[in-house]
Amino acid sequence: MPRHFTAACGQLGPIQRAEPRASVVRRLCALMEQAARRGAAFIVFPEMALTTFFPRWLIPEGPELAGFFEREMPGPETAPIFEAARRLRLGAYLGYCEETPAGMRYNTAVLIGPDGAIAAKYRKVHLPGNAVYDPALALQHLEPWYFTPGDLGLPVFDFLDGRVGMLLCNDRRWPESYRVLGLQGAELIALGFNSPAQLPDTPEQNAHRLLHHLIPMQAGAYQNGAWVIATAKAGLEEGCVMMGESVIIAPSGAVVARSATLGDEIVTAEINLDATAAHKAFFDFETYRRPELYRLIADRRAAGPSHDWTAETG
Ligand code: CDT
Repeated sequence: MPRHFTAACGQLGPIQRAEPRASVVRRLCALMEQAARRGAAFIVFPEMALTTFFPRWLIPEGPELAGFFEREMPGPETAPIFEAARRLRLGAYLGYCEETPAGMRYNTAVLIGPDGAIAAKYRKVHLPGNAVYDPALALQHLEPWYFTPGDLGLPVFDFLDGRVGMLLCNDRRWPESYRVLGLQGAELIALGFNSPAQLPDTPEQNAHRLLHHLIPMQAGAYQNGAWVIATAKAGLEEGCVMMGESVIIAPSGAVVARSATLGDEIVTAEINLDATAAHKAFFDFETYRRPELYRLIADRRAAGPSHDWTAETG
């Protein structure tokens, strides 16, 4: 695999609560076919690409809730995605909800190689929203209720002849996410997201939803000299409009490709992993970074009276 290739966002329109997994998998495979016809070697799908964004409801334990989680990957219903990857020689990032044999539930993404095998796994570390159902909220966002924070850290993997990191949705809003990946040499950061276009419970945010989506990703790309490929689940999903705006961002921070719809859509751009070197060299991290001055970032969560994390981490 050359370090210069076509990459694609495989944006999904809405997935309604009742849509069967087989139907969603057919949509994903159709997007893979389209991406391959456009010469893509890598496709990035959204967060929770197999299901509706169910944390908008409090769903009791039972068959419906269990049905949103994958207990094997690939499983019988998701195998066509892996077969398509192998047949089309197309690497993929796939977000889904994972339940382990021990019953732990994670918001997860995997990298699938062009050989159709899982090459890497990431479990979301920043889980936004409310940990318990709050009847005062117009829009529930119950990720901390359903998921355990990821236990795999923020790793970077050798993939597609490059250094690739993964994030999931809210992770993209935190500069630390990109820096931790950048300090491991990340050249490409793949991420999927489910972001409402409007937040009824924090209306002061609403005028800047697009800005707040793009600014951290463009800054993260520029400040770490890495490509960012970010793919949306978009459109009117169960009464909630999810923002589209899937984008491919160059290591300069420039948006080089952007989705035009709120439906299933392929967005492509030419990725040159070697282009990251000049941007990383411009910052010359080794010479100019002052990690001894940045200890607070690792030791303290927030301004003001704060828990001393060093006491726990040694
Ligand atoms: N999926 C996800 O992480 N979405 C969040 C919405 C948070 S609103 C409580 C996001 O950052 O877009």
